[in-house]
Amino acid sequence: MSDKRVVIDPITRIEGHLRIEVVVDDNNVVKEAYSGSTLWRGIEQIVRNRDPRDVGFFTQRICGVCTFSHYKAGIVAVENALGIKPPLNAQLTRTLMNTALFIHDHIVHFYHLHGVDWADVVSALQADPKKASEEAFKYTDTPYACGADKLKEVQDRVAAFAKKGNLGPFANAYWGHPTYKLTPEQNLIVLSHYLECLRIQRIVAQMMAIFGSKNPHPQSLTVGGVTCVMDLQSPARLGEYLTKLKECQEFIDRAYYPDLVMAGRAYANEPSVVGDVGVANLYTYREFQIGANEWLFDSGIIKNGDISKVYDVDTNKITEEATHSWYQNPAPLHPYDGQTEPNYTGLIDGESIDDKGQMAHSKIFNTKGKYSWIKSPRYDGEPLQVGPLANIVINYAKGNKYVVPLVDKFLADTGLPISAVFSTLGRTATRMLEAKIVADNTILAFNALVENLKVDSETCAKYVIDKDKEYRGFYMGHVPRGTLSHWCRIKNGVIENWQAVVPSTWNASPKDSKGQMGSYEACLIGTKLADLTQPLEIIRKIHSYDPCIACAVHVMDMSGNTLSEYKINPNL
Ligand code: NFE
Ligand code: MG
Repeated sequence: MSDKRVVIDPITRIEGHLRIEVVVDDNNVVKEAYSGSTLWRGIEQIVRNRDPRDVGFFTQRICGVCTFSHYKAGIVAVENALGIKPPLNAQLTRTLMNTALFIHDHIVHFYHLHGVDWADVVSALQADPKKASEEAFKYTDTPYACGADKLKEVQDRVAAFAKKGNLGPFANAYWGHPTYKLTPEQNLIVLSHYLECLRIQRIVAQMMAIFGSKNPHPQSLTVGGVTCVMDLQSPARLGEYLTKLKECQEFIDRAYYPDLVMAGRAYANEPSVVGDVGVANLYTYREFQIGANEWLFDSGIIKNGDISKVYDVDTNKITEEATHSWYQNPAPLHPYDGQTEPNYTGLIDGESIDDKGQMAHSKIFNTKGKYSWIKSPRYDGEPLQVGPLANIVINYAKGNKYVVPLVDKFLADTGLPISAVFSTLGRTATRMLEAKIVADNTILAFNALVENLKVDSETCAKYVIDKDKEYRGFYMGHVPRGTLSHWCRIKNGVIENWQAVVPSTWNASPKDSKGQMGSYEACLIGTKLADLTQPLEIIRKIHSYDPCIACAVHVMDMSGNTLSEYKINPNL
């Protein structure tokens, strides 16, 4: 028999357009993997020649998910270039907004995007609600939305969909796949939390809007500080923030944490969950300012999974190259000198598995040439993995007091060793742990802000932009999917060059000139597929990174053509 090619395009339940191609051997084991983005954006071009004070409003449009991340990055890179230090009140307010972003991102990822890779919704219809209610107490003393009556109601709601022959949001998945490991009762628990999380999503979006004025795309950051002065002075607004934070904390403690303990125990022997690390070089950067000189998470780099040594980050060692990316210059360039000139060469004719499991003609990646709009960021010439896994492991290795006790508790609750973190389960569990650490410790930033407001009313620093001077600066920090950096050069008072090096760009990158894989590709090698027409193992692994391809490629048509027209009728 010959090699077979499996193409998944698009990967759904992510942001943006991602295509994965793998080549499997006679035993259906993946021996080659290719990760490519099929959509190009162009924000780095759009901000050229613009006023630096406007850039944050453009960069936040890189993504509809982590809008605040790119907003803050766009603002902070300019502040860094101009030598501006925003007042403490502004810094801490940004932390409060960042908390809302992180919680929103992480709970939505597990329940609405990735959860269906772990929980089989159709199986939940067979559950005994009373038994499921008892099961929930194995993982927490105070289960969330898991009374027998509540679970029966959840089951009836989804059964009503199924009766119509259409599972609504749960249609078209690989239900019944042999690698699902939860019992019908456990599946019903997760399903109940899926529905509850729709409500919590709304609350946390409102939480962002308290200081951000709206969500997504908040608008209260400005170069130098923040503009939400009235909200900061209002005890009612501050109180509202705390009330919503508490609701999120309850959901994390009583649903998200116990569900990951349950999943950790149930999936402890499933190869597609525990058997991979992807790229074992990890990278994270300081984030969440909680006091005048204190941050929740610290920076660092770990090489080859060796947690006994954490290296400092040297920002000069970062490059992006385009050997296999649809851009003109393939050379590795530091982001200050980065280039983003498109050079699309398309797909080629080939064969891949069709939905009946037969090889059939199709378009495939030109894997010897260019096959993605995503560039390949490298550090000292090597790929790095970024994300909650990297952030939690590096901070654990550094003995971070906000991280170590919770990681140890989770390992004790699941019975897993620390090495289990280097896996799909690890990526998913550390995202939950990160959400909990952020939610539980934001009160430190909140209290520091309230104290500081008593003695200091500054919310924005004054500055001037000298048109005769050249400036350059950057933002680097941790956002929900990993380490983000934005790099800017200012000349004649406008942006001369702008580059964003984004978490999903690191993880989803195509091979580099040395053939080194990014983490998406690396984690797929050696994966055995139970059924080539239902590649759930691949989707589960890729989803564990929470891909955001809109971010990774950061719509416009360069020739100015109309791409599409939208009409909105407010009377409908
Ligand atoms: Ni579009 Fe993003 C995050 C950034 S991408 S979501 O988190 O930056 O990896
Ligand atoms: Mg970029």
